[in-house]
Amino acid sequence: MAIKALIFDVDGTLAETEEAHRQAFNETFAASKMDWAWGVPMYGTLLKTTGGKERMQEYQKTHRSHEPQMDRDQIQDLHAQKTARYVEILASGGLPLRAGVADLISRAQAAGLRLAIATTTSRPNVDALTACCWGKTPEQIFEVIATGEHVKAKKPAPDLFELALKGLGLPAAECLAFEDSRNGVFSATRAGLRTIVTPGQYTANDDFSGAADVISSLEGFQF
Ligand code: XBP
Ligand code: MG
Repeated sequence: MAIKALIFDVDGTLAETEEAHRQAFNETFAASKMDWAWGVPMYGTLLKTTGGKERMQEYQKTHRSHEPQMDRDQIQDLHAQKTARYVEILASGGLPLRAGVADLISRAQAAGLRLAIATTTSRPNVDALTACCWGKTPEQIFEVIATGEHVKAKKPAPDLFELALKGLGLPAAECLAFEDSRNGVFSATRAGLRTIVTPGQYTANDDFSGAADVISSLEGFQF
């Protein structure tokens, strides 16, 4: 079947954003006088848990179980502070799109393909990314924007890609998904989507079984 829409993951796929997320988490912990600080190796492990709130919950449970555990509201509040910091970090500029992404989006638009996002991250972070990298709102580029707040089950569950397909009103067979992580491949393929993977700085060693293709970048990608 001819491809009518492209559905993109955000973090690690459109841009290498996770170092900015990690910086936002660490700045938030420091500002809250917590002795939490996530180095690259620890963050790489924690990234197996999708969702920043879920990630902090997992960390306190597995690495800080001896401490008083924060409740949902405290986690929610800390995450809101982290999101505000992440938005500031991106607004300070300098984060590039991954190789080939801008050109692929332009070629897809010129070819009349429809564009969507299916991301675990929070909506303000998508606004910050499209502002930073395109100088536009997400709606000026993507017709459908499915973010973590809109689903109960985050990746690797299929919910986010299913929500994007629902918004497009297209069958999975007429769409193509782009991801960077094992959790993302599970999510997209469980939604019935052929999935193209461009491994990122934190996912290079992931098992991408089930992906239609694994390529180093989207430069010159032919849909
Ligand atoms: C990646 C994630 C997100 C980000 C942090 O999302 O799992 O949790 O790491 O963003 P994706 P939040 O690869 O699906 O774009 O703190 O807003 O969750
Ligand atoms: Mg990702």
